[in-house]
Amino acid sequence: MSRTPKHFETAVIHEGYDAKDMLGSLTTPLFQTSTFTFGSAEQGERRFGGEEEGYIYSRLGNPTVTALEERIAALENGERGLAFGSGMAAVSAVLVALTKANDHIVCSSGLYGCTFGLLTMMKEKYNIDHDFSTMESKEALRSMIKPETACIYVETPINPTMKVIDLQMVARVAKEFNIPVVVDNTFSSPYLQRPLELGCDVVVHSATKYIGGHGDVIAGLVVGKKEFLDDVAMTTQKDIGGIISPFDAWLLLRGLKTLPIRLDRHCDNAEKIVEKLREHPKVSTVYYPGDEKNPDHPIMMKQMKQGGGVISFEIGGTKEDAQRMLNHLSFLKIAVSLGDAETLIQHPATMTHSVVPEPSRLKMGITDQLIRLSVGLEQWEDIWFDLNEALNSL
Ligand code: LCS
Repeated sequence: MSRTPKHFETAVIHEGYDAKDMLGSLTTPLFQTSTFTFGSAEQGERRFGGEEEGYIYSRLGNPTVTALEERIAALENGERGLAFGSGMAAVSAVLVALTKANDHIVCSSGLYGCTFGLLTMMKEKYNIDHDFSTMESKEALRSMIKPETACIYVETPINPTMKVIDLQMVARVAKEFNIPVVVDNTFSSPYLQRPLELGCDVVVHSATKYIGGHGDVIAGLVVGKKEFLDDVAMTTQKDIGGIISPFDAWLLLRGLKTLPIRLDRHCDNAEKIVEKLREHPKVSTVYYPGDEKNPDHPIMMKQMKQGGGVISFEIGGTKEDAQRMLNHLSFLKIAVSLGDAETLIQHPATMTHSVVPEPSRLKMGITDQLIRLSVGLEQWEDIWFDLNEALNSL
């Protein structure tokens, strides 16, 4: 399908699929098949030899998955997209493709717990070392780059501290050293932030979150330059094999159609909840990039459409107080993950980031008093009523 420029709200519904190609079916058909038959032995030979276009086997490509890959490429404004069976499959496929033994990675000074776990494993097994950088200035970032640095890996906003990294600045420094910048865009989705347009090279997603949006899929996506993504497709995607199922791709295509309207509501709700949290006597600090009082607000305004749907906050007290507060909630759900219709609340120190050793965790700003809230699509007053009751119980 041609990449005619479309508004984002139109592209989420139409890109990557043309009903004319599929007997007029309005929605993308679900090709729930593991393999594709060849008309002849010679055709099989031509397909494997790359002389003839066409599907072979669903680990190497599937029409439902292709539609999703083309749609996400268009939404992130990249040349090619690839879909994976989880966000971690996407992150690991990219990092393994970009590095070899004895290389080095510079990361943002906060990462999702399992990404931290992956980097620790790469260090132990392949001596691929990593260093964290606050990336608060060009000098701070430059000082971390070594001759063996293979890439810069950034989460922004960072899970769960909601710190924001200036992507244009990072991309400029990376160009000086001719190394790629990989951005985990999970917390923003391409509706709020498009790192490739800011000069970064590769975007990864846990599509489990806002892209799916309904808490029913685990999936990952990667977008970037065709040359690099062709390489990932033929190596870490094909041979390590962390591919998405056609049904999950189909669910993501459905979820994507409402991404803009869902995110508008997530963000508006989050802004209301932030105002209330800031006034609550039991809340000591609120971390939300869309908050004008947040020191990262100017960077957020430069690169994001709105502040997103996730808020972190600290309560006065201990780990047990944080747990008591969660246990007091009535309809808000204690659960990891984020970006669902339901408001989800979790305790990063003992849940999503429990794999991070305490000293590193504290350096990342994840204290025992920190609580992460993924603000859902419910009426915000109801969300606040439940939160307020739980905070008042402390
Ligand atoms: N990147 C980020 C920023 C994430 O938050 C997650 C999952 C992943 C990658 C991995 O994606 P997955 O394989 O789970 O699709 N974050 C989670 C979280 O904060 N709570 O539960 C999972």
